[in-house]
Amino acid sequence: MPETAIHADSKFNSAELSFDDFKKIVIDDYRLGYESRQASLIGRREVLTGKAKFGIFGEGKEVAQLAMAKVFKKGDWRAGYYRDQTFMFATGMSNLLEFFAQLYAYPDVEKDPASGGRQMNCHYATRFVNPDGSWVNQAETMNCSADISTTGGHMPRLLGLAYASKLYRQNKELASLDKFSVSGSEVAFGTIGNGSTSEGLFFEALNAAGVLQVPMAISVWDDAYAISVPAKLQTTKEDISEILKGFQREPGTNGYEIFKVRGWDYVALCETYERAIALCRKEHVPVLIHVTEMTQPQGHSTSGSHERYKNKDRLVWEDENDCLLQMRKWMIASAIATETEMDELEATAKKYVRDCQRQVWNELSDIIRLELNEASRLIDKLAEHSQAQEELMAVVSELRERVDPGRKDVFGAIRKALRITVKENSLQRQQLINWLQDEKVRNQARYNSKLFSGSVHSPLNVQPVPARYYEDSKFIDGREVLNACFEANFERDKTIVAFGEDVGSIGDVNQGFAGLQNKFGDLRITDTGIREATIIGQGIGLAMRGLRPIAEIQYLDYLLYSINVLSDDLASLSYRTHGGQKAPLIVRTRGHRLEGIWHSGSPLGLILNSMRGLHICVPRDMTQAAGMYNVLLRGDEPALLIECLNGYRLKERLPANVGEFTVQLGKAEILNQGTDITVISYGSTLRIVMEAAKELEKMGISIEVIDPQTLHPFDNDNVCGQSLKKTSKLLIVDEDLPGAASAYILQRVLEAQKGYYSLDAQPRTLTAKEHRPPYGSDGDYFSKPSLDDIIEAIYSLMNETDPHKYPAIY
Ligand SMILES: Cc1ncc(C[n+]2csc(CCOP(=O)(O)OP(=O)(O)O)c2C)c(N)n1
Ligand SMILES: [Mg+2]
Repeated sequence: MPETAIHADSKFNSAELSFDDFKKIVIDDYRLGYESRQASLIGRREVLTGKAKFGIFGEGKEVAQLAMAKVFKKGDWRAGYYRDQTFMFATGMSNLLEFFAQLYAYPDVEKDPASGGRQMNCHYATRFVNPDGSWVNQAETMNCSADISTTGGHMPRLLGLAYASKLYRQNKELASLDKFSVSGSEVAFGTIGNGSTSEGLFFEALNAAGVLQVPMAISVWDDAYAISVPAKLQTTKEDISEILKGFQREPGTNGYEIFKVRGWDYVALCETYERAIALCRKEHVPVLIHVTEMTQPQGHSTSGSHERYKNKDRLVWEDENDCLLQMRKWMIASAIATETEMDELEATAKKYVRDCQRQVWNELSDIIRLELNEASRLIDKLAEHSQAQEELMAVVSELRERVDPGRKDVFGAIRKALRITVKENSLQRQQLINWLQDEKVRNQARYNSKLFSGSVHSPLNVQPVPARYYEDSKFIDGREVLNACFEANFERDKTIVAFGEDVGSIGDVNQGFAGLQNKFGDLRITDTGIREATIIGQGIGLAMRGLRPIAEIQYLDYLLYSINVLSDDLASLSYRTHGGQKAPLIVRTRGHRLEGIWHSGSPLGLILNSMRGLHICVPRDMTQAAGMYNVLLRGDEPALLIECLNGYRLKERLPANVGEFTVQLGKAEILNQGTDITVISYGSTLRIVMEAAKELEKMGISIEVIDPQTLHPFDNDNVCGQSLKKTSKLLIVDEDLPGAASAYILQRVLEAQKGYYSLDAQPRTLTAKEHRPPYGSDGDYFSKPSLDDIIEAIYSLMNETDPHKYPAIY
C-alpha cells in the first residue's frame, strides 16, 4: 500500500472533526487522487514508448472514487471496471507498485496479486483463496471480485455478491460462517460506465436487485461517452438516472434509492456516498449513484485519441471541469491549503509515482536480463563448439542488442540456436536444452496454470464411494433419485442453495426439487425471474462468498442467454486470477432430445469451446447425475451438469447411499464389452446405442460401448484408447452438430490418447443434422441419430472391412 493511502474507515463527518483533522483528510485525499492521475499519465507514456502493450486508466474519475472509498468497509465487495484505480488505491486493495506491475505484465502474484501478470492493466482483484486452496477470512478483508474486460459483464456477479449478504442476514443457520459475513451487513459496490448501461446485463441485474432487495450499490461513471459514441446514441434522454426513475422506491413499494451527483464536487460526493451506502447497508435497499460530468483527460485508452471525436467546446469543457482541478480550487478557496502548499504536494506526489514506476520496471527488467544473460552465455558456449559458430553468434548478438527484451526473445533465441545445430550433438547443446526445459516448467506455471483451482479441495480429489443397494432397493422415477440426492445434500450442508425459474414452489419443471422448499425454506430453494445471465451471476457471487449454489437453467437451449457470463466470468476466474479467486458454482440444466427446435438442444461443442475452466458433466441417467452432484458439492471447482430431458420418468434403482456415493469426474465407463467396434456416446443417445448393441449382437457384431460421463475432463484413464487397441474401429455418436463435440472427442481419443495408431478403418461420427430438430416424433427421427441410424452406421463400418461377410444392407 502506498504511504499515502487513505483507509476507508477515515471519517468524513465534519461535525465530529476539528478543522485540522478535516484539512488533513482532504489533503490526503487530494494527494492520493493526484498520485492516481500521475499514474495514468505515466502509464500512457509507458505504452506509447513501447514498454507496455496497452493502457486504459481512471483519470477524470478520481474524486468520486475517493468519496466511495470512505464508505467501503472490511467485508464489503467490489465488482467494477477498468476506471477504478483511485478507489483501489484509496481502500488499500491495490497500490502504485501493483498498478505498474500489471501494466508491464509482471508474471508474479507477489507483484501483481490481481492476476499474476495475466490481465491488462487496471483489471483488479484481491486474493481471497490461500495458496493451499482454503478461503481467507473475507469478513476481515476488503474484497474485490476479479474484473473482466467486457463492459457490463460483471453486473450479474455483482448481483450475486449482494444477494449473499441477504442470505447471511436472513438465514440464521448461516450465523456460524463468520469468515464470510457479519450478519449480512456487507455492501456489494458496482461500478459501470455510462455507455455500458446500454447492455442488457445491466438492466437484467438492475431489475433483479430491485426484486430481491439486496445491498447492491451501483455507481455509474458518466463521462458522456463510450469511446467515441456520445450519450445521445447510448441512452434514452441521454440520462440514465432520469430514465430509471420508475425504479425509485416509494412508500409501500420495493425499488431503489437513486442519487445523482456531479463528479467534480468533492463535498457533495462525500455526502451522497455516506447517505446512500448507510441506507443500502442498513435496509438492504439497492442504490444507484449516477455520477455525472466526469471527464477523460487522455481519452478512452492508449488505442486512440479523443480529439478525433470530441469537438473543441467539449475538450475545453473537460479541461475546465477536471475533477482534480475543481477540488484544488475548492481547497484553496476554503483555506484548506495554499497555492504554494498544493504545488509542493503535487511535486512530491509526481516524484513518488515516478519512483514507483521506475522501481517496478527495473525489477522486472533485471529478472529478464538475468535470464537473457544466462541464455546468451549458453549459446556462446555452444557456438565455441559448433560448426555454425557464425550463425549462433549472430543470434546471440541480436538477443543482446534487443531494446526492452522479454522472455519471448530469450526463448526465441534458444530455440533458433537449437534449430541451427539440429544435427550436432554436444554437451553444450544438451546444457542449452536442459535450461530450456527447466524454464519451460517455470513458464508453464507463469502463463498456463490454474485453469482450475487444482488444490486438495478439487472435485478430482473427492474420495470415491461406490453406490450401495439393498436387496429390495426400489425402482423409482429418475427424478425421485435426484430428489433424494438433493435432499440428503441439503440436509448435510447448510451452505447449499438452489435457485432458478420454477425451482422453488413447484420444485423445478421436472420435480427434482419437489417438496424441498417446504422442508428447507425459500431462502435455500428459491424461484427466480426469467433471467438466465443473472441466475448464473447470482451463483458466481454466492460461490465467491462461501456458499454452495446450484444455479438452474431451465433447459439447455436457454444456456445461450447466460453463456457470456459462464464463459467470460466463471470459466476464466481461476485462470485470470492465477488461482487467487474461485467460485465453485454448479450449473444444473437439462437437455438433449425431447421436442422441437428450442427443447432438444445438445450444443456440447459450443459449451466445450466456450467453457474450459468448468467441468462438463453429461450423465446418462439420474443415478449417474446424483453421483456427480455428490462429487461436485464436495469439491471447489465450477461445473455444468446436463441431465437427460427424456429420462426423469424412467425407472432407476435408488442407491441406499444416494447422498454419498460418487461418480468420479473423468472416469469413463464401459457399458458393453465388445470386440469389433468401439462406440463412444454420452447423455440420451447412450440408451439407444445400448439397444443397438443388442440388435447388432444378433447380427454377429460385437460393439464396445463407452460412456465418458464427463466431457471435461475426458477419460483420464485412457479407456477409449485402450478399447481401440482391441477393436481398431471407432464410432462416436452424439446429438450435437456434425464436427462439433464429436470433433473434440476425436481430438481427445485419436491425438491425446494416440488412438490413431490403433485404427484400421476411417474413424466415424454419427451426429444430428446441421439444423435443429423439427417438432414431433418424425422431426426427431429425421434429425437426431435414431436406432436405425446407429445400427446402420456400425454395420457399414463392418461392411467396409469385410464386405463379403457384411454385404451392404441397401
Ligand atoms: C461487451 C463489450 N463490448 C464492447 C467492448 C469494447 N469497449 C471497451 S470500453 C468501451 C466503452 C465503454 O464506455 P463506458 O461504459 O461509457 O465506460 P468509459 O470507458 O467511458 O468509462 C467499449 C465499447 C467491450 N470491452 N465489451
Ligand atoms: Mg463513458
